[in-house]
Amino acid sequence: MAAISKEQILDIYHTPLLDLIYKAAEIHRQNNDYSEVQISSLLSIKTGGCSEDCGYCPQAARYHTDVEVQALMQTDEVLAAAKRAKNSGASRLCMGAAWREVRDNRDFDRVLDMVRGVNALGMEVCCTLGMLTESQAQKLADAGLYAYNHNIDSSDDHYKKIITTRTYDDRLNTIENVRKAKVSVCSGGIIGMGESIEDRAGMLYTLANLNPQPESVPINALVPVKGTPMENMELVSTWEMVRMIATTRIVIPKTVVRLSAGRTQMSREAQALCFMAGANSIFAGDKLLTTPNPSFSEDMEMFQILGLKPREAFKDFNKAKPLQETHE
Ligand code: SAM
Ligand code: DTB
Ligand code: SF4
Repeated sequence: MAAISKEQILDIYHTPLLDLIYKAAEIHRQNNDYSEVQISSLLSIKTGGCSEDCGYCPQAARYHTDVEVQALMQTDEVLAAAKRAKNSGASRLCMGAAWREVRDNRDFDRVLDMVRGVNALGMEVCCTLGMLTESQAQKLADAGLYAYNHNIDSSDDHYKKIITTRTYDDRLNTIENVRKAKVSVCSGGIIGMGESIEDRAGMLYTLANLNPQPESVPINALVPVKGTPMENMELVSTWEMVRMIATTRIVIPKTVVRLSAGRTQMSREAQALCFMAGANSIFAGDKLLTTPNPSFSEDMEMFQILGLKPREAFKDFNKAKPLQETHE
């Protein structure tokens, strides 16, 4: 798809809702197998105590939340959790660490072991560990990392209002390092942080104009957590979530759009609309990183009702090359 402007994205976002869903569903069906949903399981391998000031995050050390700090897990514990997730139907495991950035130390060596171990189980391995240098990204790739999650979270403008300890360019730089290591890029953001519609379009503008576009785009609804600066934010409405998912699907047609945080706040009917509008991935398992999520069995029941099936691991393996070239 040719470069798209912020104005074009705003126009799409503001399309009358049913037209927007219809258009997104059409694009989804032309580009993807709409009956398949990727199931990714999240595991917090190092929890809390983070030095950053991300205003939404319960794991930032400076906010007083109920999150208990936990040092980096042992590799065998991680592999046991990975096996449980795989047996429940997950094809991808995403390991998250509350780090500002990766450091070249023994903890990183342990993460590399975890990546090798999970990969050997036949699961797609994803990590989200904060900022990475090019050589760290390469080491992760060599260990068998399939994807790296690094969200841009909002527009460049709004980012400055929610995080001051790093910049938008820092984020983009890590994404570039991940790309250079030929690891699949997972990058999206959060809605419901007091941003304007223009900010939402601005975030999608940045993602859609990455060249190549990200292979995976998580759309999170803010989970307001007590003790964070965003504890009193109003919950995102179904309609906003559906609009955001549909717009993402239209501007990044072949990506995996993940209906991420916030599903406990949504009815099944609302989630069904999101799948119709192009969502084709979820995080499953009763915990996200630190907050609750629907259980595997509840999600399987929903899949049954909607006629959806879990996607197998490594389906895109032969497409490890860039998803699509946009403007040269
Ligand atoms: N520390 C690493 C980083 O920031 O990249 C990885 C872990 S961090 C928790 C991963 C992502 O979780 C964030 O970029 C943000 O998009 C999402 N997240 C964190 N807290 C959230 C919340 N309360 N509601 C929704 N999404 C949240
Ligand atoms: C993403 O976009 N959402 C996930 C994952 N990537 C790492 C994290 C959601 C975290 C929600 C708050 C929590 O559970 O701590
Ligand atoms: Fe730390 Fe990541 Fe939370 Fe920011 S989002 S405070 S970097 S764990």
